[in-house]
Amino acid sequence: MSEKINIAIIIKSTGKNYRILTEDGEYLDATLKGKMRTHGLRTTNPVAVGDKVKYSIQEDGKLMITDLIPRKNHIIRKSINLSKETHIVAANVDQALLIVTPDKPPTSFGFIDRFLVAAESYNIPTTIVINKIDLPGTEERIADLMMTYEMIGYPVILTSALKDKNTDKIKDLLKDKVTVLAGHSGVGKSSLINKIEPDLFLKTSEISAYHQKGKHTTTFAEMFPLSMGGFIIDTPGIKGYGIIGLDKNELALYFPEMADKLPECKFYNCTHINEPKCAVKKAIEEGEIPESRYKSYLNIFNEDQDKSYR
Ligand SMILES: Nc1nc2c(ncn2[C@@H]2O[C@H](COP(=O)(O)OP(=O)(O)OP(=O)(O)O)[C@@H](O)[C@H]2O)c(=O)[nH]1
Ligand SMILES: [Mg+2]
Ligand SMILES: [Zn+2]
Repeated sequence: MSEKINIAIIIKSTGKNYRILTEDGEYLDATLKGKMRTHGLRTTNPVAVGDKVKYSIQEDGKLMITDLIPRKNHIIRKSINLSKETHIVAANVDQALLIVTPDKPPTSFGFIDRFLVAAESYNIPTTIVINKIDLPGTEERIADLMMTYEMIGYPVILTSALKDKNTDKIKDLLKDKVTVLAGHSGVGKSSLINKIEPDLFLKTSEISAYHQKGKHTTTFAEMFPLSMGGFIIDTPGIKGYGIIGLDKNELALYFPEMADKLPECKFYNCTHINEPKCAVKKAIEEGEIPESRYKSYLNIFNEDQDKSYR
C-alpha cells in the first residue's frame, strides 16, 4: 500500500511551528523535518508563508512537513542578524500591493523602486497603494508619487484606511487571488486588511510620535482567507526588500519604462550611464522617464553586491 501524499499551504510560521491549510480545508499545526533546512536558497527560513508543502502524519498523530514544492516566486528581505542570509517574506503570490505613505512614516522613492525591481524580477505584478491620504499637508507629495508611478505604467490607488476611502477598490483587486501586502512598518497594512475583512481584528498601533516610524506591530507574515475568495498576506513592516543575484547589465530590464527604450540605445550593452546616443538618457531629458527613477537605477547599479540584499 503506498502512503498518501498530503499537500498543504503554509498559512503562518513562527519559528519552528507552522500553521498549514490542508487540501481538505483544515487548519492544522505542523513542524518541519530537520533535514529540510538545507533546501534551496540560503535563507533563515526554509519554508515561508504561501509555500506549498508535502507533509506526513506521524505515529503520534503530529504532522511533519517533509518537502517543499518548488515556488513560482518569492519576496525576500535581508535577514537582520546574519548579513549574508536572507529571509523569505512570502512565496507563490499572484500580486503585491505596495503600501506607501506620503508621511507618518514617509516612504521614499528609493524604497519603492527597490521593491518594484525585485517584484519585476520575480514577475509579481504590483499595485501601488498610497495610504493615509487624509493627512493634512500631504497633497503635493501624494501628487508627486501618483504622477511618477502612473506615468511609467504602474496602477496607483489612493486610500485612507482611517476614513475608509477607496478600500472597496482594493477589495475588487483581491478577489480570487493571493495578494501580499508590503511596505514599511506603520503605513497601515493591517489597518487596510481590517477594513476589507473586519472579522480578522488584526492588531495595529500608533506610530512612534518621536521617531515617526512604525512599531513593528505585525511580527510574523500571515495569510488569511478572504470571504469573497482569495487570500491576503499581512507582513511585518521592513526597511527594505532584497534583490538577489541581479546582473547589473540586466537592471534596466526591471525598470519597465527603461526596458521600452533599450532597443534604441546605440550600444547593445549600454549601461545608460556614460554612453553616447543613449535612448534612456534621452527619455529622461525629455521628461518621459522620471528623474527619481533614474536616480534609483544608479543607486542600485552602483551598490556593493554583498549589500544589495536589503
Ligand atoms: N491618518 C491615518 N492613519 C492611518 C491610516 N491607516 C492606518 N493608520 C494608522 O497608522 C498606524 C499604523 O497602522 P498599522 O495598520 O498598524 O500599520 P502596519 O503597516 O500594519 O505596521 P506594521 O505591522 O508595524 O508593519 C495606526 O495608528 C493606524 O491607525 C490612514 O489611512 N490614515
Ligand atoms: Mg501590521
Ligand atoms: Zn542606454
